[in-house]
Amino acid sequence: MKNTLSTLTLFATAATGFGFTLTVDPAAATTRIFDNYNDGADTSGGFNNMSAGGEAGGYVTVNMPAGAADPQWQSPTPGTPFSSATHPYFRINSRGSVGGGSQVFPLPAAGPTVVPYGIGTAFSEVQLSFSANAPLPNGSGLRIDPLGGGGGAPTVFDYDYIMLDTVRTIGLAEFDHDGAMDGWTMNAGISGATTTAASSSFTATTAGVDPILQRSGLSIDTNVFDTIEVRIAFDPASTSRFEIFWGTNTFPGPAGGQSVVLTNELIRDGGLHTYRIDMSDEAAWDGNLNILRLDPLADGDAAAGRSFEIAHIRLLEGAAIPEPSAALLAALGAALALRRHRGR
Ligand SMILES: [Ca+2]
Ligand SMILES: [Ca+2]
Ligand SMILES: [Ca+2]
Repeated sequence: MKNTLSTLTLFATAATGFGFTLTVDPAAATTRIFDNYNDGADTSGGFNNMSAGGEAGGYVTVNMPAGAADPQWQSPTPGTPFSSATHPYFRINSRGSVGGGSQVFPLPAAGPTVVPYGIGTAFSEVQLSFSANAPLPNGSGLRIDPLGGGGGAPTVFDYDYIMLDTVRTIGLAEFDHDGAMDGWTMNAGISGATTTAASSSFTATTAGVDPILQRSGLSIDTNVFDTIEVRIAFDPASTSRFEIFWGTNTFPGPAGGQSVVLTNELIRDGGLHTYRIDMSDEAAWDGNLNILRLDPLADGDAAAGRSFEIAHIRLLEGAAIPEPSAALLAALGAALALRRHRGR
């Protein structure tokens, strides 16, 4: 089944010569945004010994009083039904004024399907799954018990997003609330950085020859998460390369020669496009990933001040992504060929 996909992707990456394959604007693997709490309308409900705290800035707040017994809330109430058969995985980005042990249940709640996770005091995404529970649950929403046994002091919990995934996914950046950096840092080569819930994206302008956006301190098994996906828009005036560096415990980085370079493959129409990069054939995509670095544009082009926008940066379990149909691949291949001809 790999052969069909390679026909498309080898063409797209012929200029790069690296051990990876690129697919531009593939079918999304994260097909349900359960709630991003970005519209300012607070639909939290189903409270037990908790209360609504409002929704603003791209997240919803719920309150828990001191000594609350079995505190819980529901989101949304009611919601569109979901099936764990088609969406076995989900991610929650949340924080509490106090950290502790949280629990998630599909609604209607049933004991055996509880999924535990640890909530911290800074926004952090956890990757969860109902798939360990048989039979796979369906539901119309989630019940969340933010602090299983309650707490001694009044506590506030914030929820940035809940996304349902078709394959195992890590949201290294979703940029889904006002000011969110999701653990990424940048150098002076990037200016005017803004993240808003309204766009669920990071926008900025390059200001030097070597703009850098990076996230370190990771520990992610590259054998499982073998695919990088970046949804990004480039200034139509831009001309230079978009480069992705990485480092692992066995292949430390960032290091020269250990990067994905995309130049002619970029669609520079100012709109967001998804670049999905399968790293599974890359020898240095090995061990545990500990850093990912994005250099959006470079050299004099970057110094001229180019705008760019990033909607998300994710890692996917590429082996689990369904292969597109041959007909779709042919259409995509034709579109890429046309685009490349126009670019000459
Ligand atoms: Ca809302
Ligand atoms: Ca949000
Ligand atoms: Ca986003």
